[in-house]
Amino acid sequence: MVGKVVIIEISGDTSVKPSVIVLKKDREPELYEKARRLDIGTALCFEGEVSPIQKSKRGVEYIVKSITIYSEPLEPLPVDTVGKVPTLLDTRIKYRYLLLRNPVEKAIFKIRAGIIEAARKYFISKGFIEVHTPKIVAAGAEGGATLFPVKYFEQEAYLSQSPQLYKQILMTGLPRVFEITPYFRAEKFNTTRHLNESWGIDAEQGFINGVEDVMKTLEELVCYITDYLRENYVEEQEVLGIEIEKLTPPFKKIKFEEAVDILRSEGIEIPEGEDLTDAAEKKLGEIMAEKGHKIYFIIGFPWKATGFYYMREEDGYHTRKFDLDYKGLEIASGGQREHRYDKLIEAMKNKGLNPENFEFYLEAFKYGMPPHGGFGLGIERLMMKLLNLENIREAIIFVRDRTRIVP
Ligand code: AMO
Repeated sequence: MVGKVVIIEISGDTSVKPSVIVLKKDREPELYEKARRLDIGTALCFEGEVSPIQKSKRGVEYIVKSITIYSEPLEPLPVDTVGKVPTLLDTRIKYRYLLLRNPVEKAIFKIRAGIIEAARKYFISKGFIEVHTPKIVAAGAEGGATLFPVKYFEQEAYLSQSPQLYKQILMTGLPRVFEITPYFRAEKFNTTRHLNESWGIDAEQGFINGVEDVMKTLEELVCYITDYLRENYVEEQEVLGIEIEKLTPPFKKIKFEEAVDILRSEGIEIPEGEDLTDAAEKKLGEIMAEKGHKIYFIIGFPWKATGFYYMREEDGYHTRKFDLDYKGLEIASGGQREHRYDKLIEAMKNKGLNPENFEFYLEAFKYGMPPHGGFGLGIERLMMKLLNLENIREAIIFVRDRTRIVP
């Protein structure tokens, strides 16, 4: 309240910025009295017109004809939705549903929806079909240690870590699919870049000529998403004080071994045949950025550091697995798969897996499986880098991590 004027910011759903209603005692005395008594957090609707005078820097000002109150808060709000008082991350997560009334929080999640919207548009334009694969599964694709067990009647089942096995099976009938899907991973550690329930944009394509075809799809997808956001999410970027950068294909490709050499020359230890640690990835990001590459593929991962389903090169050491790293963070991984039945059985045995547990998957490889490949792009990881978020928990409305299963 300022003198004989009441100013109320109303969070709506059309714009991330609030509507600002200005009520003057001498201009609209009744509404002024009504508005004066409103508590922060009241659910209301107003009718009015855009004011010819626009003084607020925060949103569009309105002159109001009527206000209808739907629900008043029973208690003062536990967080400052206006954003004048900074809120700790813990509290932000707990009361995200309330903080979505704040322009910053709203902008983050509108952009999240924009990423998914853009991905769908891209895939549909390229003839990919959207599919849904089961989230209760009998076998995992990404290693037993990160499977969440589920009691499924008389059987043991798991929450799906990845649509990997199913999207591959589908190559026999739908050689271009995509899925926007949760990944459930029982990773015990608590980091700023891992969730136990995260979301991915997964794709698989058949009749490929090589892994390059898959990288091209991923590259195009990421560029399409960033272009789409740059064009259609201008206000959201403004509220967040960022400008999503334009990415242009082709992205730089660096061999896994080159990355290892660069890192070793910086004194970072990388044991033979092991994947890069988060710290090593980060360092590589800094080195690559100095060379002008913020986004780049790491290609040719060693067999020892990959899942069983990636195609091995003739030398037996390298595979056709790649990662896509953006500003020092892995945002996606993928590759060409092993589509030859015998080689796939051999690969499973080599990784210590029992082919009998994967019979439903292996069977599909008996009936004319085309060469294929695909990838999984982490939505929250991509958001972290596009929006400069420090913690992955800022990129998902309801967080599932080591300690959180509510709200
Ligand atoms: P990967 O395990 O690398 O590959 O996962 C793909 C991408 O998903 C994101 N991601 C995560 N984000 C947050 N928290 C997690 N715990 C988490 N785990 C994964 C990352 C990662 O790059 N089946 C393969 C993909 C494929 O080959 O098609 C897979 O799941 O951004």
